[in-house]
This record gives sequence, structure tokens and C-alpha cells, in this order.
Amino acid sequence: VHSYVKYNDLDTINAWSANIAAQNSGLVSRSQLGTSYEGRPIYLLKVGKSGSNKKAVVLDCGFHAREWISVAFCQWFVKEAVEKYGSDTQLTNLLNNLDFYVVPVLNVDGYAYTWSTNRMWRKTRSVNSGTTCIGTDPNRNFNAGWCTVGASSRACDDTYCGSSPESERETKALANFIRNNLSSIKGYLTIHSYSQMLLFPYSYSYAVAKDHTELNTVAKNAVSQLTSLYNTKYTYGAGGTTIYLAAGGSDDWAYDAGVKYSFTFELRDTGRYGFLLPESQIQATSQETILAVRSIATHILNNA
Ligand code: 0X9
Ligand code: ZN
Repeated sequence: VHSYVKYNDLDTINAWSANIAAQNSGLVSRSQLGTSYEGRPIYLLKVGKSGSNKKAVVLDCGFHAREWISVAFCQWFVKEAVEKYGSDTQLTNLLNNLDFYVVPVLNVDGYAYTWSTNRMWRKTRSVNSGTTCIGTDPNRNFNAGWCTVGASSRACDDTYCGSSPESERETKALANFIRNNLSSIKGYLTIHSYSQMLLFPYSYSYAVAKDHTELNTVAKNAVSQLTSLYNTKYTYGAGGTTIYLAAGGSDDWAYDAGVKYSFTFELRDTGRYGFLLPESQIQATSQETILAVRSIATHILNNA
């Protein structure tokens, strides 16, 4: 049975997304972004009041299979939208004027595998030729300095960049969706864990992004909002200098494709529990993170 304060398995999440769309048809609709390597549907929720020529923000969760708090956050975000639409002024304004394209779980095969077999799995579950090692790191598989730095060309490694950019069905599906909707998509938010960081381009090199100053201000304000709730400390900045150089990430790719407001969240914690963040922290983590997402979305609405 689905719970917002527990980690839910993939079947439960898929049933949840069908239900929340069916029960909030004026605000949420579900479609299929694509199909995974093992044949599972990858769903997409469009969250927003219908209108014409709306700007849009993509929000994805579950790139890395073991980062369960990310997946929990996407569910919480949609719950907030449907529960507070019409009463919360800021949220209502955002949903009236922006569409959020939410991918509750991108790496569905990997997520299922963390439930069935190996809680610490990170990559996709695609078969690699010439080895028994499975999977590609989806966040090393985008065409942004692909496999040049902070990524491995060895299929057995956790940061394997894949046989070519977008070699994975999951990354190809997301990239195609963004490419096909570039005229409306103004923001790209990809949710990971852990480290308590808010990152923006670039991570594939130390090059300073054209919009660095603005992105830094947006990040600073978002982090300030996040911290205001429970005093959770975040660092923020360009990925290369703030966390590490790592090429092939979706944030850098989306930015270079023209999505100016491109951010990676690294949610709680800083390592005490790491990927095994207790369920008791889902609510607080989600609530504080939503403040940051609202802050970024408000900036996009007013400036994009
Ligand atoms: O290494 C990653 O993919 C992210 N950290 S994680 O621990 N969740 O794996 C950080 C991604 C930052 N952005 C890029 N490297 N493009
Ligand atoms: Zn991650």
C-alpha cells in the first residue's frame, strides 16, 4: 500500500501515479515517456492547470537506483501540488502559469533491482557486450563532454558512460522528450542524493557557464529557502568546483541544449546514512526541498 512517508516499490509507485492522475484530472495527467531496457514503462506526470503557451519545468527522480529519497521526493511534490492547489497562493500561481513534467522514476529497472536484489545498485540494467557486467550510469550517458572526465569506459564500473551517448533507452527517452519540447521547457531539475548540494553547469569542465552569475543567485536564494525550514545546510555552485568533474550528466546536456535553469539537487544527508536515509526523514527532506523548487520555479516564471 502506498505511503508518502515510506519508500514505495515500483509497482506501488506506478499504481499511485495512475490513481493521482485519475483523481485529479484537472491538474495531473499521466503519459509514458518511454520504455526501459527490461521493458518497463517509464511514466511522465504533467502537473499544472491547463492553459496555452505555458512554460514548463522538467523534474526527474530516480536516475540512480539506490537514491530512494529522490524517488520519494517526486511523489511528495505531486501530492503537494494536488493538495495545496487553490489554497496556497504561491503554488496555485505556479501551477496556473507553469507545467511541471515530473518523471517519478527514470531508471525503473535499476530501482526495481534495488528492491529485489541489491539495495546499492546505481546504474541501468542493460547488458554490455563482451562482459558479464551489467548497466550504464545514466548520469554519464548524455552528450555533454561524454566520457571525457569523471566517467569510466569500463562496463564493470559504477560510472560507466555507456557505449555511446544516449545508448540507454531511459536516457534516450528523456533526451528526446526535452528536445521535442525545447520551446516550452525553461527549467530542468534532476533530483539525486546524497550530499546536500544544489549544483548547476558545468560539471564536464571548469568552464564558467554563460549564465553563471544568474544561476548562482537563483541557487543561493533556493538554498536560503530550503535552509529556513529545518536549518539543513546546503552548499551550491557549479558542479565541477562544488562536487567534482563528471561528464555526460543530464544537467549539463540540458543546459547546452538551451534549458537555462538547469540544476541538480543532491538531497540529504551528508553521509551518516547516505543512500540509506531513514523513512523518518522523508517528510522533512521533501518539505524543505519543495521550498527550493518553488523558489527556482518562481524565478523561472518571472524571468524565463
Ligand atoms: O555523480 C553524479 O551523477 C551526481 N552525484 S551522485 O552521488 N547522485 O551520483 C552529481 C551530478 C552532478 N552533475 C554532473 N556531473 N553533470
Ligand atoms: Zn545520483
